Amino acid sequence: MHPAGKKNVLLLLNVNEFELLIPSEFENLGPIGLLDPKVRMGLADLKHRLSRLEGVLALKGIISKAGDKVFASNGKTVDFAAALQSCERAGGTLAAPKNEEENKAVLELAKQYNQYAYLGMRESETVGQFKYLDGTSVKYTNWYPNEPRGRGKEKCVEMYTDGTWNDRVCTVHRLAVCEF
Ligand code: MAN
Ligand code: CA
Repeated sequence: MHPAGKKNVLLLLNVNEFELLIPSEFENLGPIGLLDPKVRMGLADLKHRLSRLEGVLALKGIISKAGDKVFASNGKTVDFAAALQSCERAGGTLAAPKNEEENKAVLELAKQYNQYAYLGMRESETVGQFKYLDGTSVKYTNWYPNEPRGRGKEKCVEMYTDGTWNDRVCTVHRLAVCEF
């Protein structure tokens, strides 16, 4: 094999293995992390620098976090289809809070931009039944009193700036809050 070609193949393998290591916690690190103290140090440094950056972004109200989820918005209000598109273009999807902690994290962004926000769920064919965008059934909810009451005419869901939810037509312009 040509020496240059061999070098390139090795470099590619290392990059792929390195990328696989980044999301892991230290105890889950694969053989490279265990064998090479320099790689371990590099990962510890990266982890420290990433958490520092996330702290700055959270302080500025640009992101909010809940568990492993990160929420962010471009601050723009658009219809549901455009909101979903902009989240997907950024490598995420529309925020779908699945517990109170996540709901609070989405609320932070709604309050930051002082706008009602679209959530990543829609009414199914069965009136009053809501599904996440992957088709699974919504479990955790935080409806405003007497909502949902759109009777199949309001197939999207907005979050008010107090964190409660309302079913709403999908054509109104609402904040696109994404989860990553
Ligand atoms: C009111 C309520 C809501 C409904 C909107 C639509 O706020 O009836 O349930 O979604 O109006 O404008
Ligand atoms: Ca409604």
